[in-house]
Amino acid sequence: MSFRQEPPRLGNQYEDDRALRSYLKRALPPEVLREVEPALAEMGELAGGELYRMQSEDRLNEPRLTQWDAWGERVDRIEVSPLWRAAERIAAERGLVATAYERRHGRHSRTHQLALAYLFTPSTDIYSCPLAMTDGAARALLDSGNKTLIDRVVPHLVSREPESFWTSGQWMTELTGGSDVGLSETVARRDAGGVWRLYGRKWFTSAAASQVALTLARPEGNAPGGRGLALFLVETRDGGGRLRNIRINRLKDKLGTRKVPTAELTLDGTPAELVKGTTDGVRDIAPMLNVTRLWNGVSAAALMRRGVALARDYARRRAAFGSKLSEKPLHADTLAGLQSEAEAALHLTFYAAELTGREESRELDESGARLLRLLTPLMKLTTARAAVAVASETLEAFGGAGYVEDTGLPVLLRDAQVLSIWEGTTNVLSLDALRTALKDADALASIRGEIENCAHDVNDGRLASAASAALDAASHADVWLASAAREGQTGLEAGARRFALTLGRALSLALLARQAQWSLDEEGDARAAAAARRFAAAGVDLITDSDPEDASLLMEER
Ligand code: MFK
Repeated sequence: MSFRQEPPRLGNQYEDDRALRSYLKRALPPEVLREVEPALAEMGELAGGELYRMQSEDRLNEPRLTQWDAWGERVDRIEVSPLWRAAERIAAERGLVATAYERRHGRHSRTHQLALAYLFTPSTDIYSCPLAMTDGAARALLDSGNKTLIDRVVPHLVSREPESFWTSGQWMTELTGGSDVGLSETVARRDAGGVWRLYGRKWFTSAAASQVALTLARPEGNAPGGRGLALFLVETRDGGGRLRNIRINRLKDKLGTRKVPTAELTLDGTPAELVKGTTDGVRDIAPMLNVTRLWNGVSAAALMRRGVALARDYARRRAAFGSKLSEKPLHADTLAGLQSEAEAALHLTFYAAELTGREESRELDESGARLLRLLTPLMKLTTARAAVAVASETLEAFGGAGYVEDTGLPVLLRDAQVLSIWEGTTNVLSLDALRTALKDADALASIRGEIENCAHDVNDGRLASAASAALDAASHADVWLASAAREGQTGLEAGARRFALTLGRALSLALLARQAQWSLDEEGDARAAAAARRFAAAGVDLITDSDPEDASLLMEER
């Protein structure tokens, strides 16, 4: 009984993150990095220290819904966990949303903000969900040009004062479906006073404790489908703190994201304000979707990084079969695979963040904007799938301990699993990317051009195989698209996921290789190059000649 196993430990999550620091050194002008680095180091310290400790103490807490008070009054009050309350305050004070809108560093502010989010996310049990939606709501409202709402609501969403900071929900999903939003059944009707009132059921509303929400509803008499929906803003509570004709039917019992108070709601005459026009709500909420998908990528990269940090530390503490796990060739090989996936995801996500920052600063031309439109779903789906695989492997790297709840490890896998589901499943986003690529050949050519630019920047022989793997995969994606388009819709749709993942992984690899070349030249560091080779060896080109007929055959049960 003398053996005692030391748990894994975390240090300063900014200081320890070689890949993030190297990326920021390349991507940010030196004077910007100098200014933002103290805040990143502080967030890294919190994430590996105080917040990580609080997260572990908060492990068993979950949000609670109280529907009735002691005297029979319907109250529908949600209480979130202590960690979440602390996360809200820290997020406001440290400008987790505000930084992107204050734009102290112009287009680089998006990178700064999302670097903070990347550090904050793994220690706050998906508090990134309300923050992503708040950021997305600020973006959608600003893009709407609705001055009244911009003046009244946006200052709260981007506030650094915890007392005036508001979060926003994003209520889209209904019983009819989370993907095919055009089927929404919620109706909008004007009352005698001219106020829009919403009637319907929202089936899956994340972070239902928010002060406002953006939601879709069909003004009475409008056509079916997405075009007939309109975008509305709801202020959830009145001055007395009572919900405005909203009933919280129950909280969802989910596999993961259990700190997120996801709820089913009934809207029964809920007052709402039209954000833009009385139609085209899907198009009007799209800016929000693109921001939340960006946060999804950041969260995926961040959870992967957390898994690797824990597994690597543990490998140095845990001995088996006569030596530390870190000295075992097979264990080191396994962790190297995880590191390369995490590093590639970081570069793909922050590339999308850079373009978003340029777009918001009006420094992105038309062709860049079209590239970003295609990049966003590719980035979201590629990083989300990688996060699930990395989280699963992380648990295995701990053996049985990874399967035991009070180590705090299983939650990594449960929380990663949502990333490929919400904000557009892998298949829905693959089809979105396919449609965009077919409609806009220039967007696809721009992605290809970026892969070529990165490959062109690579001149070290140690990166040659990685650069050519990225180029070959991108060419194969082009060739496949042209030939599948000739053959018809069934083959195109059946191959959309392999196409999208190939393009996403090819671009990830190219960006990683460019960073690796820079790191070799400027830092004398060969680790990013090792990650690029490793990522290339794991397989980038996923396109196969699968016959859609086989898929139909295999659908037959008897
Ligand atoms: C950790 C951080 C994560 C954040 C936490 C978030 C928690 C929130 C939980 C949720 O709410 S999850 C629910 C999220 N739901 C989705 O993401 C919906 C997934 N489904 C899709 O994305 C479908 O593709 C879509 C609903 C958009 C399809 O609907 P439609 O009605 O068939 O729309 P259509 O015709 O494709 O597009 C309508 C218009 O919007 C078109 O413009 P035009 O009117 O000018 O032709 C499109 O080009 C435009 N559009 C659609 N998606 C766009 C876009 N524009 C820009 N960017 C996009 N992504």
